[in-house]
Amino acid sequence: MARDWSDLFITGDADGAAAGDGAAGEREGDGRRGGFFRRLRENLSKTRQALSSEIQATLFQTLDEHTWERLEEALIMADVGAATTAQVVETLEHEASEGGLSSGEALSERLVELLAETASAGEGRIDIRPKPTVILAVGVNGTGKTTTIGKLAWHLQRELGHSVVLGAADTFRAAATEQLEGWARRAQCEIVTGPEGSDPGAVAFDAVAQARSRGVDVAIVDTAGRLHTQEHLMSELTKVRRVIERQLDGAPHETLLTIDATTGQNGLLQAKMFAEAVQVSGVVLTKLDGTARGGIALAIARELGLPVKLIGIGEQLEDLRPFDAQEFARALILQPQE
Ligand SMILES: Nc1nc2c(ncn2[C@@H]2O[C@H](COP(=O)(O)OP(=O)(O)OP(=O)(O)O)[C@@H](O)[C@H]2O)c(=O)[nH]1
Ligand SMILES: [Mg+2]
Repeated sequence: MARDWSDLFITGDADGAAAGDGAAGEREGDGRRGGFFRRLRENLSKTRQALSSEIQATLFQTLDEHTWERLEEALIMADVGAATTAQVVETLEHEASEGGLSSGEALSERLVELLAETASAGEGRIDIRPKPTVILAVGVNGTGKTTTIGKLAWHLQRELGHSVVLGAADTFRAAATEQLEGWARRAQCEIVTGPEGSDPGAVAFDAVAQARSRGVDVAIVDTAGRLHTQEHLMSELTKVRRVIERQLDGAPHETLLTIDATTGQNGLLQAKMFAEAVQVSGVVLTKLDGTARGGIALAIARELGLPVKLIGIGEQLEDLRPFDAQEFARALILQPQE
């Protein structure tokens, strides 16, 4: 699971490969990481406040049936999911009755651990070893595709030194292309566009072709989130995917689905629909700052069988973060020490 931007991408570089579980602990004291964690905790405050009173009550009262029920309710309210909640609370209850969890602190640490364990499914990182790597972004309109692409491009190009070309295949609205052009300027990367109403497949094709001919490392293709009808959108996305497959063997290497966390269970339904139409390889869960139900990040892997790779916790550049289940669960459950 990725802890940082350099851990998110599999690059084939020696230090990239070394950035596994062992290296992560050593970076704990790093000031930059500490800053990120504080920001994550601040931006998840809505969910944490909703959870904290119940959790604190559970942790510092005599543990009887009633307190476990309250903890269960609080986790379900935070959208952790019924199955995950039942499993986690049952394990905690069992371990507490065995005398393994004597203090409130031990109990909350164990809760974090159990929640984080349930949140992993498949490869949480993004492999950018293929040259070029093609990333396709899909999702319902307004979920944050274009913003996510912009931030990804910025990190790849400006921070990690991997060249990027963007493909503005959301040709449905002229404003969509302008928005992506703005991000290309900020990231100082290349962009391929087409006229409004033109074939999105052609734009995707040209973007991948440009990446190949100019030796660009990563091509990221934006798509529309809404067309005249849903069937129309799904068939268009299937077509864009096929065009990319034909242009480059093995591409798209990554298909990222953005889900707006504030839409809760509806977001999960959308996800199932997209996953059926295009082969989704990972989820970007956005707007976690705007909801008290941030537990959904921990339920999504179980519900969809897809890894959450990135989370959005605000509109700033630094508010798109590689997802780390352990770090996320800590930010959600543990009270600030200060
Ligand atoms: N608070 C908050 N806002 C976000 C986050 N991610 C994206 N947004 C905002 O959500 C809005 C929609 O984002 P877009 O990137 O345009 O969404 P899209 O999926 O490309 O939408 P369409 O192009 O219409 O399909 C923008 O105002 C973003 O700034 C987040 O993590 N937190
Ligand atoms: Mg968009």
